[in-house]
Amino acid sequence: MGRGRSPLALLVALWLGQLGTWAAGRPKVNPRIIAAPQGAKEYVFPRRERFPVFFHQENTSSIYVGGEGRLYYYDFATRENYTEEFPVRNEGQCVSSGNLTQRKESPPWDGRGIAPFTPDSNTLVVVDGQDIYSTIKKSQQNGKIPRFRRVRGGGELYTSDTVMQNPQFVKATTLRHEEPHQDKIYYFFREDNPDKSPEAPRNISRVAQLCKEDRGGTSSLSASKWTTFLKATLICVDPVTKGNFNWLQDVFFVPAGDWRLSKVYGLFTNTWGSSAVCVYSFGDIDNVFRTSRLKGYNGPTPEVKPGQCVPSGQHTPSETFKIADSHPEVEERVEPLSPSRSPLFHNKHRYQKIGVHEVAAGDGQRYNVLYLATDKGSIHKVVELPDGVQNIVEIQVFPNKDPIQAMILDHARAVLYVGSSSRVLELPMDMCSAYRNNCHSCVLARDPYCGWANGSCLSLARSRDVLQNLNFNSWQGSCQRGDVKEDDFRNISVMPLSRYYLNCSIESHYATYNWYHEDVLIKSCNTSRPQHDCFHFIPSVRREHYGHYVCVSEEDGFRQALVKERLLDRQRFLSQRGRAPATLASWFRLLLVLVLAELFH
Ligand SMILES: *[C@@H]1O[C@H](CO)[C@@H](O)[C@H](O)[C@H]1NC(C)=O
Ligand SMILES: *[C@@H]1O[C@H](CO)[C@@H](O)[C@H](O)[C@H]1NC(C)=O
Ligand SMILES: *[C@@H]1O[C@H](CO)[C@@H](O)[C@H](O)[C@H]1NC(C)=O
Ligand SMILES: *[C@@H]1O[C@H](CO)[C@@H](O)[C@H](O)[C@H]1NC(C)=O
Ligand SMILES: *[C@@H]1O[C@H](CO)[C@@H](O)[C@H](O)[C@H]1NC(C)=O
Ligand SMILES: *[C@@H]1O[C@H](CO)[C@@H](O)[C@H](O)[C@H]1NC(C)=O
Ligand SMILES: *[C@@H]1O[C@H](CO)[C@@H](O)[C@H](O)[C@H]1NC(C)=O
Ligand SMILES: CC(=O)N[C@H]1CO[C@H](CO)[C@@H](O)[C@@H]1O
Repeated sequence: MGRGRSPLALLVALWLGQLGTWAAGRPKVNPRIIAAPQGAKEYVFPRRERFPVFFHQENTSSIYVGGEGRLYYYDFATRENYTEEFPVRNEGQCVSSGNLTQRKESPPWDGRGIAPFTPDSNTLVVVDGQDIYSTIKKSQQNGKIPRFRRVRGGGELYTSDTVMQNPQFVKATTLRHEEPHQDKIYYFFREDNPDKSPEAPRNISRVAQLCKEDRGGTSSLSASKWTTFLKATLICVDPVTKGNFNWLQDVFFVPAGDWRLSKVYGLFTNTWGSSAVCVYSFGDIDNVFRTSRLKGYNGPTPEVKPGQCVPSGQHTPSETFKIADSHPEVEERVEPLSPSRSPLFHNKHRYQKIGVHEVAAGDGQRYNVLYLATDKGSIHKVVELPDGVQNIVEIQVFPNKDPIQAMILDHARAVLYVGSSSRVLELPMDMCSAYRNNCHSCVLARDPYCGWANGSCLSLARSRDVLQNLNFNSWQGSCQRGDVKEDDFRNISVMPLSRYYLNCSIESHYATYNWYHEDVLIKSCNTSRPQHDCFHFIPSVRREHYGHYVCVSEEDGFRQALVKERLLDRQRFLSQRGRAPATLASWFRLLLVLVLAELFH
């Protein structure tokens, strides 16, 4: 029972029929962490795989999982499945995923440079039509220095061993420009910081560029080296704390019609295990490579500038190559998108992977939704809203916090594939059943995939005619009376002039709790004091105190309606029902109460 409540208050409570209400216990705070929701489908591998690799073709419902000497296929729509055995043959002979999708083996072909000899996290393979780029060693005896290579199409090329220091590759992409000879390859990596001063971070995050039509150098020494390599530092610094997120963990590319507007979402971590997301545009990256001076180079600029793509069929002049090869870094650094030039957000989670999906909401606007895999087997769904970024839900994908090995987005079908070493889950992006099925919670969640209509929290894929409120950083005024089911509210009848507590129990000390009366904020609790409930005390209930009360919690932008009470005037409530005898009986009880109160005195 409430602390400090006198026996008299207890009796009054009993008399008012409220004991049941208090004793029934408050609704549990719906953890914003949800288990894999309705609509999730699972495929468990016949055996655990230590180094699984996942392949999914956009707009299909199937997944290929490469295991040790095996390949698994599973179709989530039909449950069709098979396992293909691949006994280990001669080293370097392998089959491509292209043939495997036909469920046929091709005659063995040379897979050197495409598949690693041993499981290796530092591998990156990019297939762009006929061209294949790879960071994989061509032979097991090859030196230790990792290189970025072109292994198919247009002649083999590799990066000079001096242009990167101990690189760890993150991701690569090709980007079409207006003219084909300007087409570029960009890859993102970390490397040892050449600045060895104690305050400098030991690792530094970079973006490198290459021209797709690079033909290599002209001298015997440079013949198979890229001649258009340049690298730049990626900056991701919180302007408030000056905290530097220097470790690039993952990137996700968001293409646009104009390549300049295509974006890179970079996921960074720092030494303290916090993460930040910084967004860059390829227009800015291109600008840095085109206009910046080279670090440490003070000589004259050659006619063909370092990093410049030459017209098709031509070679980069050797003079240009020599300068670029000995000064591969540009001075200017790549900063996040304007106007803020700062992280989109940062927080204390250690994220492993990032994916971004653009979704059209009910207001016709398009919103970017970020999926961030944590190191605890869960995924955070974060939405970019006009007033900032909101972490709307955490999905615990795997039991036992199994590490997430892969996260693949299928934009056409709006589903996620999440892989561990024992299973793959297919999750719909519109997990509207994750929210409490009431208007306030559905709208407060600010999930652009979901809205309120016809008494449930529905996916916009089912109907666009739903209630949403994404632009408005307040819950008020969104749910109209018609949207709010009266049954959601606990009816409590209270006598005029009696006292009443509205109580919202605080379960998370990182959350803010607000009480609203008829959509007007009446009480705000953002407490750091432990075990302190958010309660609003009405010493003497008057006419204006009756009506609807909602307690809304907000944590990391995740909001929900926790307690919903409707205070009714007990006298009117009874007289409306024409229960005169009850009124008479209540007078008897009041008398009893007064007598007892006198006794306790
Ligand atoms: C509020 O509710 C919580 C949980 O039910 C309870 O522990 C607490 O004592 C209540 N506070 C008041 C003032 O009634
Ligand atoms: C694989 O397919 C068989 C039928 O061919 C089916 O009985 C089985 O349930 C499927 N396995 C899974 C995990 O769905
Ligand atoms: C980061 O720095 C540490 C310490 O110098 C080094 O061992 C590690 O290889 C570096 N990692 C990368 C990705 O450069
Ligand atoms: C996905 O496939 C369906 C039918 O298979 C097709 O109608 C639809 O256009 C495809 N969507 C995309 C984005 O490719
Ligand atoms: C709500 O119900 C009405 C009547 O049953 C129906 O016409 C309408 O399409 C429904 N709306 C949604 C969003 O499902
Ligand atoms: C509360 O009262 C309203 C109107 O009298 C009614 O529609 C609603 O169902 C009641 N709520 C509950 C939970 O009984
Ligand atoms: C807590 O509430 C006060 C007053 O309402 C407000 O100024 C402050 O920003 C709030 N703090 C947080 C962390 O929400
Ligand atoms: C690389 C390779 O061998 N690809 C083959 C995969 O299978 C298809 C159809 O069987 C062939 O057309 C490809 O050449």
